[in-house]
Amino acid sequence: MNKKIFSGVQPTGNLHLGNYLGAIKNFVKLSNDKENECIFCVVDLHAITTKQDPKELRNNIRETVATFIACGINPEKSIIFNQSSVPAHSEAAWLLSCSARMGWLNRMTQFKEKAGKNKEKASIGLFSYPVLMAADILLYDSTHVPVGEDQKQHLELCRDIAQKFNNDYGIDEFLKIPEPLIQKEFSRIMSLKDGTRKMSKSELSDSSRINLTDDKDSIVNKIKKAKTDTLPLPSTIDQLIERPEAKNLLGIYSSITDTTLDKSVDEFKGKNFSEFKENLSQVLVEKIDPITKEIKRLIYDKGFLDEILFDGHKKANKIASEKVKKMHKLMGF
Ligand code: AQP
Repeated sequence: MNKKIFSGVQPTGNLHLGNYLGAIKNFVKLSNDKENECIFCVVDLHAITTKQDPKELRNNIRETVATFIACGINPEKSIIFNQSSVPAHSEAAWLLSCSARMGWLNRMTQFKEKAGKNKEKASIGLFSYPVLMAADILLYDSTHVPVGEDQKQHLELCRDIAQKFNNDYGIDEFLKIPEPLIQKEFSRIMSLKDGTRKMSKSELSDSSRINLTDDKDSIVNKIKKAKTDTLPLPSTIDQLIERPEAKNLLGIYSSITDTTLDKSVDEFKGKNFSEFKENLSQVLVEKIDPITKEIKRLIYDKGFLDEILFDGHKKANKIASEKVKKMHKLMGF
């Protein structure tokens, strides 16, 4: 069976190594398989669940497209578009929100984390974000959704919403139930400053993450300053328990070099962190620097990036507006 792949990235700036290793690297692999039809969405409607500067948002949308291309997604083979250019996303989100249940959304840990103690002051959009995400996925009859581990719960919710909508309107498989594609290893890259927290764009400290626009010197400096512990590197994976920073850095090394954690542990067993960090910086620079240079080159070619978005918009709009029309018919409109 051909896979229909859908995934999205928020244009909130500072795309980082976690986005690359947890999601975009996998997008590239999937998009290179001729059997797959891939749609990659710049989810700008999701971005505004937290306050955005309109001018910066516009630039960040283009930068996200540039990042997709610089990482290796071919816009001639995959659809790349921005969510707000296809009105069906907002409309389907409303239609699905009438099948989604408050109790389900109340269980979403990302909302709890992002809203923190200010739950009452959080936007309704931040709360209902997973319903919009379900609309994104379901409009395209997506069969597989590659995401980082942090999005697993939202994807389970998407499946529940699809099932409930199908039951509500008495049609099996009208909305296709998608499967998550989550990498078994290194699906959650952690902060360089705290191995128990996710590497994140919104983290205030820039040194907590490697941005995909960081130059060589910044990468080397950030790795040099990355938090570690006082022990030498372990000789078995089991010894990584309760050493979150060592585990994260070895995980990053393994993911970048396409090897297993086992092999990386074996390569550096007993060594000190400074020697390991030199190796880690080197492989990171080798991988990330060409991407950085390409993003910086592409970002000046606004016409090229806008053309890709417009072309993607036409293709996505056709598929999504037809699906919404079918939803209308089913719902009695
Ligand atoms: N640290 C991470 N490790 C692995 N995967 C990650 N992803 C994000 N952070 C990590 C994956 O990247 C894809 C795009 O994410 P997003 O931009 O849509 O939003 P996010 O998950 O909310 O990313 P951030 O960096 O954590 O942003 P903020 O700080 O704004 O909340 C997703 O597939 C995600 O799983």
